[in-house]
Amino acid sequence: MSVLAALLFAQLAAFAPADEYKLVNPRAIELFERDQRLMQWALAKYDGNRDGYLSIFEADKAAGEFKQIADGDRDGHVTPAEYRSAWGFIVARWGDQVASARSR
Ligand SMILES: [Ca+2]
Ligand SMILES: [Ca+2]
Repeated sequence: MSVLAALLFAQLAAFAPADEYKLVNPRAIELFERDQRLMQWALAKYDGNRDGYLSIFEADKAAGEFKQIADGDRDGHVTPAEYRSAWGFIVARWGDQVASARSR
């Protein structure tokens, strides 16, 4: 194996973990793009690399937690009522923190 091929192979291997992470919901980002309050919450908790943007991987994890919070009866679905109640919980619990993070 040439040095170049070895380097290339090492790089591919380094990228492998991200490729192996399976997105639960590749469109999770849309949930946060629709709602600035949820976006602020997701950024505060899940912006892992602190670049100020939610990647699809970060959004996927945030959406997973949102669903856990929202799905009160654990039937696997989030009804509009469950969504509203989770939204209220997050804004009440995280609103101040999010507001202070923004003014910093
Ligand atoms: Ca990010
Ligand atoms: Ca439910």
